[in-house]
Amino acid sequence: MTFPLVDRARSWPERLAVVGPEGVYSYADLLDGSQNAASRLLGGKDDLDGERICFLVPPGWDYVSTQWGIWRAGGIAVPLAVSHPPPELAYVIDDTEPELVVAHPSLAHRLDRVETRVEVPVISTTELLDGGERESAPDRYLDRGAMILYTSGTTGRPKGVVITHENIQAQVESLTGAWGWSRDDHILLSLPLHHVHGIVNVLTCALWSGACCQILERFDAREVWHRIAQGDLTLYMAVPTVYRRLIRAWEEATDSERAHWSTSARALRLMVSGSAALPVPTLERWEEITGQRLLERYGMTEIGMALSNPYSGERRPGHVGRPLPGVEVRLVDETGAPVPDGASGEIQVRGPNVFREYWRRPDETESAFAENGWFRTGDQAVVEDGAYKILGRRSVDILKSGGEKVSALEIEDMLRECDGVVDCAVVGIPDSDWGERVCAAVVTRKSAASPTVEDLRSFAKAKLAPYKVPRTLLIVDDLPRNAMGKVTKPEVKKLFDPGANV
Ligand code: MLC
Ligand code: AMP
Repeated sequence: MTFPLVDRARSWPERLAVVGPEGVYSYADLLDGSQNAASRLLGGKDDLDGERICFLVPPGWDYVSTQWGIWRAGGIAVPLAVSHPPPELAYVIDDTEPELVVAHPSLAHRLDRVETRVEVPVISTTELLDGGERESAPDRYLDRGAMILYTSGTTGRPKGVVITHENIQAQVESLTGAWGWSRDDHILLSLPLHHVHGIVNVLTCALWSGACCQILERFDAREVWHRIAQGDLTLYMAVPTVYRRLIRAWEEATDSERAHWSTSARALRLMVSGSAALPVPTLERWEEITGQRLLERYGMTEIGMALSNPYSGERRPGHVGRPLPGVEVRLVDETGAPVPDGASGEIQVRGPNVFREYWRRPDETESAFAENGWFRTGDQAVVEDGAYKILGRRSVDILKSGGEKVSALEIEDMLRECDGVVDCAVVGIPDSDWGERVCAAVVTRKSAASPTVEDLRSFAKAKLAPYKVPRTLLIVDDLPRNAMGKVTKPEVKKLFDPGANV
């Protein structure tokens, strides 16, 4: 069996594939660069046969050719988040036990401070993309693991979600069909490349379609407006926090910039929002300034995208539409029985888009599925006049901040490791910029050496990804508890004044 993504690229070699910080590259360049990377990774073997390759590479050309190279060599690509501190990088490297870590020269120094259980060889992207003897690549792709992406859950540390090539293909075929992708599209990618949103919905849909993907190394609101104003783009996708930032940048711009930006944004054929609830005021303001009615959709790392407002037809604010092609969705009650029409229930999803397993966590994989392959999302929804409306999550311990999933329990465990911390509780407080703001109430030992708010923040920053660091930290005398002595999170939430940012 051949590799569909590569076969398709071969049919339009001269088309523009990537416009990145490093330059401009065609599909022929991508085939060549990824073949070099694959040969170097194989180093004489026939097939990496599911070996993991971690890579710490900023969004851009080097990222794309490294990712394709790993795939073409038969490996599982594990993107490391460029924003993560050393302990988070070490966690992923230890958990996936890769053969090799590929590092971009600008980030390689970060690995010096990463303490892993076993030493793993590191090579630079410069060396990787230089190539080696041309090797022939393996011929089985679809049923294999393609990538492992890390996501937080309600227990313990983040889990690795194993996504196969078949999953990616199903997700991409569904989205490219539903949203009318063609080779004439040109999309701007300003999302991180360790999540499905950036990797599948933007990058892989573009490259599958023979379209052009313009990549920013990091999000910057004025830069995104500048790219929109250049007039080449047909598509843009982002999380609600990003649209808020773009609205703010527009409001702070000069009159002539505003006029030019608004006219240019009107020319795009589609703008999509997802990964967190899109507040209706954000949708309305965006429409006022750009004429674009955002298409909101719902997804998850484990399933890709499941529900979407229509490309053509009414996009209803506060709703996420209907199941995407090829995706089955149902709502069930506490007992697992499908709910009657109009009642709320947990969203369960089934189809070729659904992930295979949590990496080396068979028990958690098993409990994530109900009977007959239905994946339990943990999200509650209701169907109103044919469109799904997300009501929230079943667990108070899962938060979403700026489109990033966060486990309150993981942060609590980490804070408890700080000297002088007696107890703590982490909650999500509604926030107009972040969706939810991560907030922590901490009880400290009563002594002169007990940690201050700043000490706690520094401690958290050294250990946790930026979006897990509580934006508001309160030192309290005690945590609210119920009669059984259990901390009551609704009461903890009341400790935080919605405007406070200590
Ligand atoms: C950064 N910070 C955050 C944060 N991101 N705080 C809370 N939540 C976040 N998500 C903090 C930094 O630590 C810093 O803190 C301050 O904000 C400014 O940092 P920054 O580097 O300037 O932020 P910025 O780069 O602008 O990042 C904001 C962002 C980014 C919204 C652009 O978070 C982002 O790209 N989010 C998208 C995530 C995503 O792709 N999710 C998809 C998951 S897949 P301080 O204290 O130093 O000021 C999925 C499935 C699906 O959900 O359905 O798609
Ligand atoms: P992740 O695990 O990072 O992939 O995040 C998936 C979660 O993001 C889902 O389980 C939802 O809780 C949330 N999510 C994604 N899209 C939406 C949306 N449009 N509205 C509300 N929540 C969303």
